[in-house]
Amino acid sequence: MAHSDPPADPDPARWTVTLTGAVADPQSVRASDLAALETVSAEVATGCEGETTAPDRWRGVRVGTLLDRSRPRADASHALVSSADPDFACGFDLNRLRDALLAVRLDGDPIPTERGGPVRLLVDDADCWERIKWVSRIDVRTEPPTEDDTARDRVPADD
Ligand SMILES: Nc1nc2c(c(=O)[nH]1)N[C@H]1C(S)=C(S)[C@@H](COP(=O)(O)O)O[C@H]1N2
Ligand SMILES: [Mo]
Repeated sequence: MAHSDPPADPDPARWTVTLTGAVADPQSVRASDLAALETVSAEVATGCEGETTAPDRWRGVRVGTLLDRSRPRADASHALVSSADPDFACGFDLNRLRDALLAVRLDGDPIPTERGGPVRLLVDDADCWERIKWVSRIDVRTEPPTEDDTARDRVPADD
């Protein structure tokens, strides 16, 4: 799957995650402010398909905590999560996404850029490409995002 080049020198004080789409209260949250919300930790491995890697200890905010602040519409059912790497996005069922972690720390430190910092999505039982690095946007939808929206389908399978 895709292994994109990281953005140059992302600054957590300026980096924002934008919640938009089918929500009553669209908003942008600074990466440096995410850590001030209620954080939880999770052990998640990020290896590519078929690869066995040791789990890492991530800390961050449940996506559901952020979603609640933006007040999704009653008919919201899905979301498209996008990366600052403009070609990279994945669609999710909203309930599954609620349980995922928007991580801002790895082993107690800011997440290194090559591991997806300042903000990375960690999903349990996920396909490797769903653990999106450099998360910049959560677009809440009332329909499932199309296959075309998902990076998996835009990149050569063996890349
Ligand atoms: N933005 C973005 N996130 C991404 C990717 C990417 O190319 N761009 N590649 C995915 C894939 S296919 C894998 S296997 C993992 C690799 O994560 P790691 O470098 O932390 O092991 O990142 C995932 N997240
Ligand atoms: Mo992957």
